[in-house]
Amino acid sequence: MAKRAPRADIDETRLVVGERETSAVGVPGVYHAMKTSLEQMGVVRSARTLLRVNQKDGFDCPGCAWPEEDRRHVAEFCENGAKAVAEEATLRRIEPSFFAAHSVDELRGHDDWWLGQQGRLTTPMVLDEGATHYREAGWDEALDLVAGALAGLDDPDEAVFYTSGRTSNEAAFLYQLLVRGLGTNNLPDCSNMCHESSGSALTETIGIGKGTVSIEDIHEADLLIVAGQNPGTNHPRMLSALEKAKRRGATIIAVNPLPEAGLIRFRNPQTPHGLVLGGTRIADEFLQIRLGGDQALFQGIGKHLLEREAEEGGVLDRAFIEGFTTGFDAYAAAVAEVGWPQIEEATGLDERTIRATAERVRRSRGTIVCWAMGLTQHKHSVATLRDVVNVLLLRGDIGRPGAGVCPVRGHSNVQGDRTMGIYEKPSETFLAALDAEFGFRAPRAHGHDTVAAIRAMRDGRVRVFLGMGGNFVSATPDTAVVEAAMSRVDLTVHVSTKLNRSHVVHGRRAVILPTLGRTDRDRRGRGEQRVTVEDSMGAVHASRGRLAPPSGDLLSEVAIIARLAERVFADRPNAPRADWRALEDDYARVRAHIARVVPGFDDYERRIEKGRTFLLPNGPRDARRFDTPTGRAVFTANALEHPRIPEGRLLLQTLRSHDQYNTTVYGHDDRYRGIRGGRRVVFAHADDIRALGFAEGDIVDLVSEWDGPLGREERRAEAFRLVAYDTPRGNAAAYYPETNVLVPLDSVADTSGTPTSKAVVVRLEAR
Ligand SMILES: Nc1nc2c(c(=O)[nH]1)N[C@H]1C(S)=C(S)[C@@H](COP(=O)(O)OP(=O)(O)OC[C@H]3O[C@@H](n4cnc5c(=O)[nH]c(N)nc54)[C@H](O)[C@@H]3O)O[C@H]1N2
Ligand SMILES: Nc1nc2c(c(=O)[nH]1)N[C@H]1C(S)=C(S)[C@@H](COP(=O)(O)OP(=O)(O)OC[C@H]3O[C@@H](n4cnc5c(=O)[nH]c(N)nc54)[C@H](O)[C@@H]3O)O[C@H]1N2
Ligand SMILES: [Mo]
Repeated sequence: MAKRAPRADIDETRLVVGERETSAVGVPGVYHAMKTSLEQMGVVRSARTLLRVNQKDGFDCPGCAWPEEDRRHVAEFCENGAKAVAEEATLRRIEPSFFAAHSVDELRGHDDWWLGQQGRLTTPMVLDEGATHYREAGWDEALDLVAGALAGLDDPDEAVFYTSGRTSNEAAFLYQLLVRGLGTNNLPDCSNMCHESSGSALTETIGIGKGTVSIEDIHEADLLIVAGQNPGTNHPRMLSALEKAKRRGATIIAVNPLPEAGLIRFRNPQTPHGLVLGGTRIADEFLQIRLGGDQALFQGIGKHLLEREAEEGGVLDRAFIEGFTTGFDAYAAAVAEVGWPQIEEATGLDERTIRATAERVRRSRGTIVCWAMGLTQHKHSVATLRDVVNVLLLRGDIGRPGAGVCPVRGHSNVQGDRTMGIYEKPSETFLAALDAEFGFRAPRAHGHDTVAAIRAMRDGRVRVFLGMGGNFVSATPDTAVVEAAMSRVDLTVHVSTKLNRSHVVHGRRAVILPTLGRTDRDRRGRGEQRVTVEDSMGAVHASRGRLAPPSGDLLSEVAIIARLAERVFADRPNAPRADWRALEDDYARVRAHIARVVPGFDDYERRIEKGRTFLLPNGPRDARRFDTPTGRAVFTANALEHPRIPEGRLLLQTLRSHDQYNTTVYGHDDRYRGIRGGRRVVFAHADDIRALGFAEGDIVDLVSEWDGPLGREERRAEAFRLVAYDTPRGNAAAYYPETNVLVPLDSVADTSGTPTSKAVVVRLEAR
């Protein structure tokens, strides 16, 4: 039997701080996965579901975007993948009676964990203006209401269309078509808060906003640098790949302010070795870097390589540099200028250590740099990633086996959504192809990204907000500002699987449209449908859910979009010409459109048959072809930046516990970091805790200090327990989304506009 939904919120007084763990996964991982699954799904459904994760005839795990290996294990799932599945395949249901029993005011008082634990949404719900409760609505009524609001806009730019990264290729493609058909490019997505910095830096330097490696490259690499990423929690299947690389002789360097469990040692539950022995030691070297010090580290590595080249020669790949790149001289001159004291200050590492790391790069036959949010969510993230690329270019480590850039994506189809055109700044090539296919003219003016969308809402310039998945209110920075912004909108609409805060912090009117998830069977007119997704390495494959959907009344995302489009485009001039009814009934027809609009999808249908996977074209990887203005990869000269921490303050990074998926909180533990029973903790160095006049275990408020254009601004997050932790002096860490209230809306990365969630200046205040 599945367990009942909780009645109360997290009780932080029950929080216990214990020892942190030094290895990831292994037997406890499997145990924890099974426990969550059984609580949510019961025995039979658990077994049936978990056996189909990432199998060739099964569904794509809604957890992370790490690729599947081609010969899949019987159970190609990990503890946190199993939690993601259980969260969606839960047997708990939210019926209309739930909304009758709980007012929106009351729901707003609950935490994200409680809201998410109530179960799957089953019925379209409407919140009328001035009403205290959501009421049940039929699909026609709910969709008419949304279509009516969209039709009533004076200007299509008064609507904003957010996307989270679980949306399938098919749904994403139709969604952007609907939005552009309406006449706007206001398509902010979770990427804006995630890997936008990677996209910006890579497009500029190598001509494609994606990684350049395949899973085989990971296995074959000689040196892997994993920077700003916690794979043991967020991409556990990556550890199997690192283990494999390691057994073939690869060296692994972890760069992180925290000694994350998975980076240190990994016990693979899928090999006897992992169960019986102590597992594989993952990192050969752990560089405990200061928050925001990575640009300095990579400049230091580049500087060392250039110095050795000057002294001894034979260090750089001269043929590659001359044949395939530009900008080398300016880069070399820039890093020659940077002094070691500045590099040491920024990184907290000494010159000798950095030179030793650089020697490993020099000796490596092929180097891959993997990264995630620790590198993308800083003010100088784009510059940091440009400097990562610089180091790889020096050694010709792009576009050959076992080498390249590997931004490790978050949401399972966030990369595919971008490929499908979910982007506020679409290229002219994409728009022209869309115009030709659908006989209309898509708007050219750029739209709002996430932060710009919040500003527009805050300033009363948005009348309709539609979220295709996700939890905009909890995921975005500056919670108080966002909550006020949402409430200024006339109509807020969410296409969702589960209840979350964005449903209860709403506009004047609100609509919830419940939808199918990855694990659910999707039967439409032409029979059972599959969808497709693209993983972090540009591989596309099909996904098909098999479970009975949570209610007979759910529509897929594709069907919801198609029905909305049919309504809003009924008698509209210059609307895209598409047979929406037919598309809803047979997703192969959507794929046929995609194949004609998006490069690399020719013969789409055949290439996903029988569980097959195909790789999208990737210029740098396939042929050292760089789609930049000069046709060459670009070395860049970047001024060295790093965060300064004012006296008596800490620099706070906001990160994920082991028991959450972004704003979806699975449970109360962060096992690897030794936290049980609660989430309101702040990790800091024992000496900092003492120096700031506190003791371990004290409950403090976190007050962020931000010097904005109008002077000093302060934001407060209340009641966090101080935990002494192994982190560099001056650095602290606490969980997101609770800390989003501290991140100023205007504090964003240069060029990419990503909120600086890994660098918030805070002071601690006694309560
Ligand atoms: N189970 C689970 N899986 C997930 C998610 C989840 O919430 N739960 N989220 C998904 C999503 S959308 C994403 S984007 C990814 C996120 O995956 P991660 O990026 O691994 O997630 P974070 O928890 O933000 O961890 C950031 C890591 O970077 C380190 N770090 C922070 N600042 C710096 C820095 O300045 N320099 C360096 N070198 N390191 C730094 C932190 O100590 C931490 O280890 O995971 C995806 N997978
Ligand atoms: N402070 C701070 N803020 C951050 C980050 C950070 O590290 N620190 N990380 C940022 C990152 S990397 C990201 S990606 C964003 C995440 O931002 P989002 O993607 O907006 O947030 P999620 O929590 O992943 O969204 C969860 C909701 O998605 C819905 N959902 C789940 N599956 C489906 C589905 O199949 N279809 C539909 N329609 N809905 C579904 C459910 O209703 C669930 O409540 O947050 C960002 N915010
Ligand atoms: Mo993400």
